[in-house]
Amino acid sequence: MNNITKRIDAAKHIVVIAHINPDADSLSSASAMYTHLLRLHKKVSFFCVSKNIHNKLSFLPWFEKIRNTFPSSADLAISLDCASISRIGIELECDLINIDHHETNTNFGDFNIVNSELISTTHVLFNYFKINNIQINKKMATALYAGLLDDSDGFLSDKVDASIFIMSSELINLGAEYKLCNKFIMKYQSLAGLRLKAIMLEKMDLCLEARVALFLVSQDDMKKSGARAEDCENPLEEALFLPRAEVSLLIKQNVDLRLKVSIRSSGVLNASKIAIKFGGGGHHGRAGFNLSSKYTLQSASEEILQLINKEI
Ligand SMILES: [Mn+2]
Repeated sequence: MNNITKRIDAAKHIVVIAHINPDADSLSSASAMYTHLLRLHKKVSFFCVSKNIHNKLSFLPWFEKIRNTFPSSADLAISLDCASISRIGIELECDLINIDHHETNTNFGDFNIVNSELISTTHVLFNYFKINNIQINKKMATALYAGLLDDSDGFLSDKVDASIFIMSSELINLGAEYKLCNKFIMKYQSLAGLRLKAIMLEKMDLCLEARVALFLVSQDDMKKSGARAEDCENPLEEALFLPRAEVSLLIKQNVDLRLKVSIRSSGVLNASKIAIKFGGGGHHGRAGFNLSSKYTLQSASEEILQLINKEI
């Protein structure tokens, strides 16, 4: 036994922790660890400080066990995919094992298993299970596969190499429900989201020689579809795959009629350069900002398109 397996062995009540606003990797690795600890006959709780966790993650084993209050009797916590201690969302009083793959992780745990060369925390955990001869069952395999699928962007990320496919193949042989993972993580749609997508695509304009896809979304469109703000993102990102498109631009009216602008770029435009001009921020590929109510959808699109035109 090593220090970490010894500490787990000695614990009475262990809490696995997913980070604030959890993604698939964080919840999946916490789920796989939860299964492992149950099989050790440990008392175990599943904690995440955020309420309203996205429904697309509801297929993960033990999702129904997630609680947002931290159990006071816990004597050991295990954080998964938390880049910094603040991602846990509360102050801890017990010992902590920090399992993660972020480059910026500062080894904030009493014990740390951090490998920033791996694509997902589920990959870090997969290695931990193998090194310690821990049998991976079907539930664990499904969860480990889910984190890998999401953090590798559906196996499309630049960081994907043969080792990812070797791990996937092992997990599928161990019973990972890969079709279920694909359905929920890659293809999840709400009815309202689909209705909004229809409205957005119907009204989409191609500007500047079809290099810019433009979406203007009014409050009326949001109400008609019943969609949530984040439902605008799918069509926005899909438009970037149009043959000539390099920029995808969304101008959306909020409930208070102020405008929210999102820019995606796959080409020469540095999206953050435009956002900074309006007090926003972001990266080369994605950026955003808010506009005051003096702008209309029309006047905002004219002004922003002019600025983009100068850059591309
Ligand atoms: Mn991750």
